[in-house]
Amino acid sequence: MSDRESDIRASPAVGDDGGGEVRYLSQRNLEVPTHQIVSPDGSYDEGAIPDLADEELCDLYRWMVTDRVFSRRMVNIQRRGELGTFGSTRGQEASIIGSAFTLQPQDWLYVGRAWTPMFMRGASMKDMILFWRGIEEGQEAFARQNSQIAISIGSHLPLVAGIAWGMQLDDADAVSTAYLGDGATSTGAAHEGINLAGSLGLPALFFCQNNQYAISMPFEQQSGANTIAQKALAYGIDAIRVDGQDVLAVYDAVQSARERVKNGDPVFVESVTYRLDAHTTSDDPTRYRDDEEVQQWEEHDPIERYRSFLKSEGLWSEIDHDAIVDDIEAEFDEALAAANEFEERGVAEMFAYVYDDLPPELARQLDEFEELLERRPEMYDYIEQRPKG
Ligand SMILES: Cc1ncc(C[n+]2csc(CCOP(=O)(O)OP(=O)(O)O)c2C)c(N)n1
Repeated sequence: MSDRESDIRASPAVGDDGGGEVRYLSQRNLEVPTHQIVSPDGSYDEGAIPDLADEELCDLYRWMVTDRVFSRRMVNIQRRGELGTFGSTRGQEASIIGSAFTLQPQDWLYVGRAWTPMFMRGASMKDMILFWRGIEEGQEAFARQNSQIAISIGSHLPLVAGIAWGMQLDDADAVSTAYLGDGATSTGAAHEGINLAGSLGLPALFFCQNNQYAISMPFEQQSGANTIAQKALAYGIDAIRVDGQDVLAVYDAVQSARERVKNGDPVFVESVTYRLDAHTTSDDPTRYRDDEEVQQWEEHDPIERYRSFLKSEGLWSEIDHDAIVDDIEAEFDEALAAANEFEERGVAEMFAYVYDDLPPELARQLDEFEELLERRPEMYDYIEQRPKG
């Protein structure tokens, strides 16, 4: 009998000895710990360090820097008009890399605001540039790595649960993973996906990056819950809340979660982090948050914190930071040149890839769209130039 089954279930027929008093289940009484290994001042308990080889510890650093440089370069090319829009991950590197480092190639990965995990699984920066340019070949490259990007917020959670169900039926040695943001937890689809995973005991891992905002909406206004982690309990799912600025803590938490998930106990991880840049290049965050708040989080820079750990462990001398950055810049230059070889695609391509045979309603919309362009060709530029994101 699993732990789940052996737990005493709440039952309307069984009272408690509360002396007739109405007793509330309340988040006020709920203690939600936050897992942390390296504290903001750089101190840590030697015994809590995850079991990783020195080379792997250095790899974590290299991937975090990759993530940061990639975001910077993508924002830059967007400003030069070479990209429609882009969502930077600056500030979330520990959260993204620590979690993705635990995943295996056979695991399914459906991400939101986490691009480097695709590179860690073998996709290229060229593929990511193509994706952000709306060129289908990028997406196809991700699919070959058992991964996809969810732009429609929350919509991927039922799919992740469905994939996990398939894995369970196949008795696969793999997990199905969703990365989601705090905002995604307020969508109906997220509820359906997590609920399905909890009720069927599916090998699904939900990794929620609480970066404090859903575009301009701060978490405190979005939800009455003190934490996101606590929401998992309502689905019968265990949760971990982790300091998302501490790469080793994130690795440790997700590694532990993955082990459980493989055995059919879904886990929800809330990684507490912060998006330092704008939501996307189309957003102006000065309209909804203070510089002071951003500065406070700048002081919790995940790369700095990890660097201090590497120094304490005597591993910093193994790392040539400037050489790593030069390599990533060169990789990006090459990727951009390769992506530029692809021709711009027509807007009508948005109808092309979801269905082999267009359903009647979409066929009607495509006709209407083509007819509009014939009648008013200037509309093409209008559609192309619309701010995106
Ligand atoms: C179904 C859907 N509704 C609205 C949007 C527009 N939208 C894009 S990102 C976003 C907020 C997402 O916030 P969160 O889930 O916290 O992720 P973050 O962008 O902060 O990583 C919204 C509402 C969308 N992409 N999909």
